[in-house]
Amino acid sequence: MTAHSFSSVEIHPEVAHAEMANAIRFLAIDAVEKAKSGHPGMPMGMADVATVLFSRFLKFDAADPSWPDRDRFVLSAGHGSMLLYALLYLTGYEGVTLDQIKTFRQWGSKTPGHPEYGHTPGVETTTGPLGQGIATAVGMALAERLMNARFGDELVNHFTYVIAGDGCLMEGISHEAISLAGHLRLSRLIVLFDDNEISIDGATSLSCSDDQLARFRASGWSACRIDGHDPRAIAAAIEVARTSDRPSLIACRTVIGYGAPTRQGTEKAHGAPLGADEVAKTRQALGWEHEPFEVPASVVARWREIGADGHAARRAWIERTRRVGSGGRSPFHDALNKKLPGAYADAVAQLRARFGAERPNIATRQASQHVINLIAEALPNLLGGSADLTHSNLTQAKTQKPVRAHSLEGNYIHYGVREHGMAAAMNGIALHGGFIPYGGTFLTFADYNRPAIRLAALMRIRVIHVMTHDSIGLGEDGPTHQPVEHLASLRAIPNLLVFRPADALETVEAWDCALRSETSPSILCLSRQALPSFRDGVADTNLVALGAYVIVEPDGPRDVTLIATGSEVSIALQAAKLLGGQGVRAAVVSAPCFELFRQQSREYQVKVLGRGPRVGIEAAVEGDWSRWLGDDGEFVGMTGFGASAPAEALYRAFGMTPEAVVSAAKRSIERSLVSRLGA
Ligand SMILES: Cc1ncc(C[n+]2csc(CCOP(=O)(O)OP(=O)(O)O)c2C)c(N)n1
Repeated sequence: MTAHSFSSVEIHPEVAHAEMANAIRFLAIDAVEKAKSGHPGMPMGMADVATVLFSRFLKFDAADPSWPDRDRFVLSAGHGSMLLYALLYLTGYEGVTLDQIKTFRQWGSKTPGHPEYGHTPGVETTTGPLGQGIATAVGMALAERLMNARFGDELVNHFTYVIAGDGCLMEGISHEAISLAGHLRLSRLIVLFDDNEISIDGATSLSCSDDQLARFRASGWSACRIDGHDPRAIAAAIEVARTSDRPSLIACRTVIGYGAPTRQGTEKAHGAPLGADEVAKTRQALGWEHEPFEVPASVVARWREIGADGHAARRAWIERTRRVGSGGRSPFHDALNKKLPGAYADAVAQLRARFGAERPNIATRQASQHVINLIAEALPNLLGGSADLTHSNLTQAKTQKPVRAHSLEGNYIHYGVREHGMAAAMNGIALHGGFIPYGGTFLTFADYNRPAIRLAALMRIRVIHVMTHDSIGLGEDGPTHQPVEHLASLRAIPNLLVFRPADALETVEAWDCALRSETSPSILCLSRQALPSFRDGVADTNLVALGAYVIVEPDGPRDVTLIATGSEVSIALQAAKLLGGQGVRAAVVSAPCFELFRQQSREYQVKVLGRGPRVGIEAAVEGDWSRWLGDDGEFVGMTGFGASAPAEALYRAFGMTPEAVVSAAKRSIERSLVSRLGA
């Protein structure tokens, strides 16, 4: 494709489209040049599309990046971050100054290598891992339609726009995302595909020959291809997409590195500075005779006008929200409010009292079902779902109705067998606001949605994963379905709360912690098999919130402390009894959430763990356990994969028994004695 010249095409009478787009291009070029790293090619290629989108269609007010009824813009091709930063600077987002553009990718700047939610105003979601953005946007577009079904056009009526590249569409997650969006007919979702036929290795034809338009159409989308450097074609396509009754793909045929004479159209424009010589030639080719980082005042002024264009729409929206509820309070405001209502606390208290009194012998997934049934009524903005394991995960409340393309008032999403798409969509739902998303699958399939879980942790958003069948205790399905390394690997993700409750009461408390954690995602690891209740009565405090706590304290000083999670707590309790019979004083600790335990004071930690020998018990690989067990500690767990057999047989075969714990306790006590004598 040859370079276009369209300086004659004027979208706005005062400033030509080309100048507006070139401002983006050269800010990207200059920032990458100064940082000596980054991706100039994508912003240069998509500058025309972005200019048309932001100047003509995107509903936003740079003065209020979190206005709930703004259109969402997701840069799925996160490596092209300078496209977004240039737009945020030009349109006047507070804090995204020219200095920030000049310190692109540097320590402490608002302009990190890839866009980070919560770090830079105007960044709707963190992107960079390809495919996540488009899948997250599906969640945003879904949340928008669900909110619209509840509160009407007056309050909720916006689009979700995405810029995605070849890389995003090659990623497997894109299939789950587009399939779900097409199925649910998310007509307010518009994807602008940077169809430049180049990725890092070279031409996309090296690795991909998909007919993307046919692929999207097969999934229920509208799809078209346009010249991505022709502002009129871009505008016309967006215009049409906005009226479609289904999600839309606009394949924008562009030239990567547009305007760079020797690099454009090649992978050389993708991910490295152009170099001084090429930059000079690009300035010449595009007629941009300004110094680095210099944008003519008239161009900045026009962009700033665009940044303020949405102001009136926002004011009008605020007026409308005032009318819907007395004193500004209404179900709409409640939905957006992240705090939990009083009715929720009452529901939790009620269930804690019931489980405390009844002491049920049920699987923690069943206890979770009870929690969901009760809180679904108290939390109208709870949005459930499962990746086709509803009846195993027990995630659907009696009152929850499925969300369908034409019945969006539902509150339970059948995500289909799309774990990764589900996790990313839940991120988008949480980011959009208005709902608290939770979704289920088996713990062993956490690997399928891990990249989206990691991003939720990085973004500090409240998303709840219900992961059942949490150990070899699931039995006959065998090692493919038995998680052994998952607890350890999920615990390695910073800011992710991994809960493994041990009985019904702990399950309520774990749910409560997850719902109250506004800045962390949570994983609830739940058993398939029944577990005995072990707590007497109900104290007022949520003990799971402490991360770990003592459930048995022996009379007299401890000889050993047994620390267990989930289904293994009952093994620890039996072992303590056996040890007691042999004159060994064993304390038992339940440790449902190590992340929360880490946050407790050193004093509390020592009180719980004791100073003497310790044994850890968990039907999983050891992972980070040693940090809690000390030098003399012993770990009773799994050292390899499980097997197919009934649960009891597996626990015996893999040495997960009270007797094995007793032996481990004795070894630990002996070792501790030896080291003390040696010291
Ligand atoms: C999951 C994931 N895999 C790999 C990468 C590294 N990566 C960044 S950009 C890119 C190529 C993307 O090609 P395309 O979307 O066509 O972008 P363009 O070259 O057009 O800018 C790759 C492989 C990544 N960011 N995320």
